[in-house]
Amino acid sequence: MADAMWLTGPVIRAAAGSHVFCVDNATGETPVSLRLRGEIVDVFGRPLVSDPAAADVVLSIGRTSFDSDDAFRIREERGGGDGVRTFIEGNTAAAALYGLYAWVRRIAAGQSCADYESAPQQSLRMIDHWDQVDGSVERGYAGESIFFGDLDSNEHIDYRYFPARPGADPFRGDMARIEAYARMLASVGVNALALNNVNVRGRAADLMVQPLLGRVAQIARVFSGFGIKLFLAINFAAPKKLGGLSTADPLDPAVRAWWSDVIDGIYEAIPDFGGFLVKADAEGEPGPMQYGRDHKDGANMLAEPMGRHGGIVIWRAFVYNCKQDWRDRSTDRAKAAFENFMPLDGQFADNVVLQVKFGPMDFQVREPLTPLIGALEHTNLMVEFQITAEYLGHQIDVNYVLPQWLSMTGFDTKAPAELTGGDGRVRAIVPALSPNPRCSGYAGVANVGMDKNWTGNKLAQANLYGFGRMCWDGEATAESILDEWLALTFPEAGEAATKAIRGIMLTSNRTYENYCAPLGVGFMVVPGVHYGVSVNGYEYDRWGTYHFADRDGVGVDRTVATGSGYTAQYRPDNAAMYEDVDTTPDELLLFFHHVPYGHVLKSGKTVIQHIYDTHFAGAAAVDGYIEAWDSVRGSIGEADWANVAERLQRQRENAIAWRDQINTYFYRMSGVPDEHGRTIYA
Ligand code: GCW
Repeated sequence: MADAMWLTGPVIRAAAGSHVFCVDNATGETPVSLRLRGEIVDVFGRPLVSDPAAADVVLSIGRTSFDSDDAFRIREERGGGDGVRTFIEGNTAAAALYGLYAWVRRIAAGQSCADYESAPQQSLRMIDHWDQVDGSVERGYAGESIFFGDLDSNEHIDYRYFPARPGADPFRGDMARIEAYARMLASVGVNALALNNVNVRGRAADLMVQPLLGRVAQIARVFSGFGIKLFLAINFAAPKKLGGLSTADPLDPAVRAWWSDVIDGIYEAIPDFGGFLVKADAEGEPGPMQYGRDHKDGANMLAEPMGRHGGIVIWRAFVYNCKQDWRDRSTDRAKAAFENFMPLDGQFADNVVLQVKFGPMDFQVREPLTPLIGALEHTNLMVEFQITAEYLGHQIDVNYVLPQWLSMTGFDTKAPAELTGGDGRVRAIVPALSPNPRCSGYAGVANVGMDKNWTGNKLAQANLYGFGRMCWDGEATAESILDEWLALTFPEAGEAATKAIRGIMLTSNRTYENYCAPLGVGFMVVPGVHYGVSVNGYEYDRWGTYHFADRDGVGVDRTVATGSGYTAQYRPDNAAMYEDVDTTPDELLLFFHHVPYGHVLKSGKTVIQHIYDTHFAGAAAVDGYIEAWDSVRGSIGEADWANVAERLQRQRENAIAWRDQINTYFYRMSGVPDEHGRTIYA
């Protein structure tokens, strides 16, 4: 059995001794025949009590004044003597469940439960799985899919070359693991999940019809018990591939009728189905543009029948020219999402959501916020994050990514106050600027697999935990979220060890950035794999990801004055900030500007000296982590300790490779020696 994540034995013990009673005020049943009931039994390891007088925790459903279906209140009432009774109240069973988890979390963290209420900041709190039906996971670093495949070995598979097994049942069928996963997700408020990869290959296109749909429905029922709606990623060409039609043109009546039938069939099998997630006209996936139509035509065509059942269509904005010629300096990939979708603002149906990656490129260790967020005024919006660490160290290198995500959700888009009500930060405008706020929120690409600890590196669990918490409580800090996770995950670690782990994790995102591509320029990774250094791996390739280093300088000129003009896509204040080299933040300098190596940063260092210093510092920090981790030994479970210890050794090799290749490359380019005379392999 896999290790539970943060809902571990000690956490359950923290709430032990409590007797839980549940009442649904709508039906008056006691205890309610609640689909979540099985879960409540799980948390405490025993059934609900049937006598309210015997309960010290009472879940009460459906008698609050909250507008939100998800909000809950926890309050304590003192009886005679020492007795304290806790009431957890919400409008729905899911809300009561969220409250129950919050109660456990607060007990574990030593926080008061006397009077606490909470509502989620984001409506859709979604996990996207990039799982393939063959059991592999695109960009997965924690073993095979928990949903599909049943292959004997647990080795990483290259998804592009791994053959589908024709005819075999693609489902793994490990329902216990799926239930454990659903419980963990619900405990941090996740309420939506896409089962399969947005690159819909082979039999994955068949998931939406019988017979595979029946198996999908079994999984949907498990998630539904935890308040999580299931979504499927679909292939836009399915009417041809599956339906035998001659076209997938979204305006063709036969195509529309076909989708409508398919969607009716899904709702017959899964009455609370969430909807579709669509990657169309992107990186070779089929889409409406092949038929001279646009994204709005494609999305709205699906949204109509979906809307009849209360479902939604999530349409991805990750659309760009992936066959660029590196010689062509007029095309800038960073501009693509805005160029493709801004003209369609206001034209999508009420139940269509545009899912936009937070950065304009692709989940790099440092990117500005995409200008599309804050520009759209009439389109439902979801921001996409990548929990799986594609460009962030593959869950080999420690990388607690909340500091980066929160800097994105806290970024002020400068969208005008008359539209936003005065708060232009991403976390506020996602619901505020979405015409139908129920169809807005955050999505995170999953980082779990069949590995015993779910995430490959135990510490990578914190990113999944943190994603859920960030969706719910937008003002929580990277520190507070980490402290919660540490208290739930290593409750017996003791002060010194907790401090050591905390120190590693809180600095890990910056450390990783320090030894990777400098100052926001991005990529420089091994092509395809995206782990490890390859300075010019993408420099002469078709993906639009260039650094333009020469003997004089480095960086991408995205200014209006002399570059690609990308900066103009931002609202005026931000456009002006990024247009001017002097007001561009240091860490994004090379994203926006091409500067000489001698350019002086706000820190007072030259660019070249900054490159050397950060790369020496990044690699040295990993040595410090290894030492700190040694001091943790014996304070946490040995398996967890060994898991991270082994990965830190690999991280060390990775960091050294980055340090030396980057330093050598830029030394050879610039001819400028390190001020401190450290070893650079000239
Ligand atoms: O950056 C790319 C990843 C692909 C991914 C794509 C996307 C699912 O390398 O693996 O495909 O982004 O987000 O669609």
